Amino acid sequence: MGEEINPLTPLEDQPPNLSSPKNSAAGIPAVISTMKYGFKNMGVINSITKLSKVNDFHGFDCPGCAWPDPDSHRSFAEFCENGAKAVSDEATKNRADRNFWSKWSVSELSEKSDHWLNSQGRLTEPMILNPDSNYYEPISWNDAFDIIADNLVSLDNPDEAIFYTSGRTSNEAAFLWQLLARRYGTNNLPDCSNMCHESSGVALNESIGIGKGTVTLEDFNSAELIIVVGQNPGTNHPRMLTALRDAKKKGASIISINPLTETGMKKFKHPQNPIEMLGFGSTIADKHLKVKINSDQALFRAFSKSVIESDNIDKNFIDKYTNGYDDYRKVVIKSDFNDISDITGVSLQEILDVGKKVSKSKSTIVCWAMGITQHKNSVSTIQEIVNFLLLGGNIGKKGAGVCPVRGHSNVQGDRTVGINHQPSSIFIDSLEKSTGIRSPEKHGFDSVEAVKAMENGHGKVFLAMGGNFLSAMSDTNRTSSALKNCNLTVHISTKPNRSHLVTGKIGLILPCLGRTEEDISKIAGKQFVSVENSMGIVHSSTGTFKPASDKLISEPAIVSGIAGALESRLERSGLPWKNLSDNYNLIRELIENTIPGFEDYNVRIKSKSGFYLPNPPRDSRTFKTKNGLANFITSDITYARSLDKFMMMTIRSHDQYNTTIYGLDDRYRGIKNGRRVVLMNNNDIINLGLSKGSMVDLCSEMNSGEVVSPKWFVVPYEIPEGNVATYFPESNILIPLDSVADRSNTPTSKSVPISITKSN
Ligand SMILES: Nc1nc2c(c(=O)[nH]1)N[C@H]1C(S)=C(S)[C@@H](COP(=O)(O)OP(=O)(O)OC[C@H]3O[C@@H](n4cnc5c(=O)[nH]c(N)nc54)[C@H](O)[C@@H]3O)O[C@H]1N2
Ligand SMILES: Nc1nc2c(c(=O)[nH]1)N[C@H]1C(S)=C(S)[C@@H](COP(=O)(O)OP(=O)(O)OC[C@H]3O[C@@H](n4cnc5c(=O)[nH]c(N)nc54)[C@H](O)[C@@H]3O)O[C@H]1N2
Ligand SMILES: [Mo]
Repeated sequence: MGEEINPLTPLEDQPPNLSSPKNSAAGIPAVISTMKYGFKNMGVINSITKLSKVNDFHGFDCPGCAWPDPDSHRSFAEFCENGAKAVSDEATKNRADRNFWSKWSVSELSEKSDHWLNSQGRLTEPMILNPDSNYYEPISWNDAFDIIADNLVSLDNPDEAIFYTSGRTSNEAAFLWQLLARRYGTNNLPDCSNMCHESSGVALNESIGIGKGTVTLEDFNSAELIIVVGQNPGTNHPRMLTALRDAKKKGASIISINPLTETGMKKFKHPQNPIEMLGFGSTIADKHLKVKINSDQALFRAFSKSVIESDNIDKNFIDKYTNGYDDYRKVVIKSDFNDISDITGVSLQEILDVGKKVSKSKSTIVCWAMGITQHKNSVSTIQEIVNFLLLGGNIGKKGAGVCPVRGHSNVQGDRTVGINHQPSSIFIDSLEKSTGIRSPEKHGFDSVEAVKAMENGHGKVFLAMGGNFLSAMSDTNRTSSALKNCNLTVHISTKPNRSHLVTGKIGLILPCLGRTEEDISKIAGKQFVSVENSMGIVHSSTGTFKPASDKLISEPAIVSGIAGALESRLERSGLPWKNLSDNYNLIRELIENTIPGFEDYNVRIKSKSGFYLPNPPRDSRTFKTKNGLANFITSDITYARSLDKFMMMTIRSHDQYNTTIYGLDDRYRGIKNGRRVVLMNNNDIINLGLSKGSMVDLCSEMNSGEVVSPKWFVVPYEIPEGNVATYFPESNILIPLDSVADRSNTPTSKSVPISITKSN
């Protein structure tokens, strides 16, 4: 291609504007921000009519996050700033059409910010980047499908193809996608959950026999205690604040555990409650424990010690349903509160006080997200959380349980319907029975393994159902060279992103309908899809907006287009792919015949609030583990610490959705008009001879040597000494590819040892 492509977000030359972090979340500023963003993207009238459709029973599922709606009602009141931004982002009037792609070369685009790229608007037709060209050009759908099929059939081995999935994809599209991969002959199905809640899945499967949460929204109303750890719901799951506020009104206590005092955990003003909006708002957390990064396993061990020492264990539950208690108890009793105070940075007195409180609760829910799952010891930490809950019999009991709060709105559903690089033999057999397609047994690549395979030439075709793999993955330099090493990279997308710029020899962008848009089939008429939220409820989602372009087709139609082209080359009779994408009822029938829990799928999906998938621990205290019991799994206490380095966590600002940057503000944290910031404790700033706004370089030790990421602005912030925070994806270049969680292989995005020096 000749010209250089920048795989990184360009530098910023102005320091951000700083003010104090806010004391309450949502309220009037949230409404103003929502409207500003909506009006800018969609116009005034459009914003009001379109936003009223979010999570309406007859409308589409909110693409914002996976938090559930109340069973009894879904209404405008369940709408939030996060969802509104996600909807207006998709419903934007702007178009990244063929004129856009002919105006800008790929190298020029790579010098633009992520925010700029996204704000160019919706993709409108398939585009191709040919070898040695620096400009994308239009291509017909059929030609695009042919290129993909030709590339796939030319591979020596099906395992040279990689089928990535991001979690916005519907059950129907995801099921077809994994079917295509397996029909072609590979389990290479990495997905965004490898970077997200994989640690939760691995830990919970071993501990309680299901890789999902065990609570319903109703449980929040009868909980005595809710612990929110490693999560920032004010920004990332705003509707959860309503559940927390209501739980509090019914008498629950809430404890927040986080290195940062996140605004959403302080106070909340419900955007649909005029009195709250004008008043002081509702207090959310009764107690905040400001832990050091990655000390949660130690903290939960202290909680367990308090429960055991105060003899507040549920002996009947432990005897009847669990295994491993005696060994766990021995280890816990030996642990020392003083050591744990040192590790966590929480005072001995606070640990003892909170320990007393958690011991007394008869029904406890623990909620967590990325602050827990993205560390080396994440699986052990989550198992320690489960150990703590098992002591009080808090699984399969009203008002109690584990609540890993999922990210992408259908990331849980995608897994349920078969996006899994490690399919079980039960699934493989069942899939063969229902579809005639026999999946290979050999496990496929997860996200980290996929990068390594592309790097060493074992992965040659990379296809992505959504997402932005380049920017979402750790080690941007290595991920970038890996993608460039491919023969072909294909992105099924709605908006431009950096992954479109760092391509294999050939790059294809296949634009699809978004979830908000009408999906009309000549055969079945108006189609709907279905999704599963964080609490295992499957419900329908019907797009209502006019599509951004008449050349867009749905995700299932794209999969069936690729599959059709492939079948004709494989000269084997395969599935009636076109019939499936013409009528999603047929896909749902296949899902029903393959995966337990989807009985009468096409009937039950018509129910307004959808249906619950079976959840044995929750439904009947049945644990489908190897020994049929819930397991206390005892691990040594570990924590990421490095004496001469800072421990960096990479977090989300308020104005981003993963790698999609809506704007440059992080309103609750008081940071405006800038993202290239490093949040530091004031004492650390002074010790390094720096001050507010100083420009620093961040340096990380990688396998290949040091990587320096230049020119970050210092922001003094209330964060434990030795800990710092930056935003992802800008800081992903500093996370070594090999730095992963034990057993789940999730990049350790929340504990990255770095050094900080003043920029020249
Ligand atoms: N608006 C918006 N909504 C989103 C997303 C988005 O980007 N924008 N992303 C979606 C997705 S895919 C996901 S997975 C979720 C992510 O939701 P979150 O997990 O809430 O997102 P993060 O910003 O990564 O926040 C992690 C939180 O953990 C804390 N933390 C970091 N390290 C530690 C630690 O070692 N211990 C403890 N106790 N806390 C720690 C951080 O201070 C921060 O508050 O949100 C989903 N919803
Ligand atoms: N350092 C660091 N890295 C992280 C994280 C972190 O906390 N720190 N978090 C990780 C987590 S939790 C996750 S989930 C991953 C996210 O990784 P991904 O899911 O790969 O990334 P997203 O940014 O959510 O993907 C955004 C793109 O998806 C496309 N898109 C949007 N809607 C649709 C749709 O309906 N259909 C299709 N086909 N495409 C669509 C758009 O083109 C958009 O540009 O990132 C991970 N990376
Ligand atoms: Mo996520």
